[in-house]
Amino acid sequence: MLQKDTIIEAEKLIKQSNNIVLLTHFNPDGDAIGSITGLYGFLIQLKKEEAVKMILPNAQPDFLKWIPHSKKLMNAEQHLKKANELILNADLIISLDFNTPARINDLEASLRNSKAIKITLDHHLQPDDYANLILSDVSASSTCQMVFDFAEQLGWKNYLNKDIAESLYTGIMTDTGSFRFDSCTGTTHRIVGELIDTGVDKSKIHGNIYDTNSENRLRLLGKLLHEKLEVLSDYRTVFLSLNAAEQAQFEVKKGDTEGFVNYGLSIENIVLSVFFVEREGEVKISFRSKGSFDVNSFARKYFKGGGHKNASGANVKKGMDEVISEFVSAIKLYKDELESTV
Ligand SMILES: [Mn+2]
Repeated sequence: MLQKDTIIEAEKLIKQSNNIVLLTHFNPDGDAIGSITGLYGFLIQLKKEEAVKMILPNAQPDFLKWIPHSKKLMNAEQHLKKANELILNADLIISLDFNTPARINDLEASLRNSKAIKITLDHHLQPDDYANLILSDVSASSTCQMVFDFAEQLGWKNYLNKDIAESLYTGIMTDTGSFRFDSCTGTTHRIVGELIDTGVDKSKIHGNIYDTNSENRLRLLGKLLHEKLEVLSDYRTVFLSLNAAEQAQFEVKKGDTEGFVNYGLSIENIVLSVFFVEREGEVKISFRSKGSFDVNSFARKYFKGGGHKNASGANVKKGMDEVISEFVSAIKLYKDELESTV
């Protein structure tokens, strides 16, 4: 739960501000879009509709375009000048679902230079201290859960409606791997229960997000699982990789490889799954683990990445083969830890 005194301070700032910008991270996911639009849904009911702008560093993925209020999201890649102006001239900026300004790419400088009062509302580990007020709860399943907690503690729950609930449900569902990660607690389920009670259509939301395969994507996944799955049984580890040529062959579009990393963990006894994908001269790595194996510290230590204990990422400016062989060498140092992972 969030600290009551920081929440009250944040509410005071929201009420007195007439130029509020809500920001979330580059490549926004369900929790990013859900938390920004969910908070917006509450702010409209505080009669702040005119005062609030929502800005994304780049486009929202197609599978999230049905989210309530998402048509009002400004894509800074298309309106960079305007987005920077809004950030620089805001009197209050609320940053949702990211812990460091580096996560907003081209908007980083204006966020840092803005005279606005800055609030961070986020569940990632180790939030940067650039903000004036940090609302951090690393035990929360998602930023969407924190938005609910925030609203509930402020007595805003009578403002909860189906639109807000659809946004928040989306972020909680996607950030908890459909309610299965350790971060998804009894509290999370009680919150989800209240969201469902507003009338959200759970199977419609699930379908909007997960049943969006193109034929190419499904065939690509089949090929990778068949031909490229590497299983290091002694290390309870599997990995997959996707190079640029394969992406061209299957006409891979942005977002198509989302979730590929999770398949490895479905093999019995595997506790670490890794996905490497070549992207614009870099290799993007996704790590997923089960139980006690901490991929946040592993990604930080070897690849300058990070994230959460069971879900982390990194970007490395090296060739695919080199990155994979570094990974394999590193993982060999963790045999005991992987063996004893529960
Ligand atoms: Mn999140």
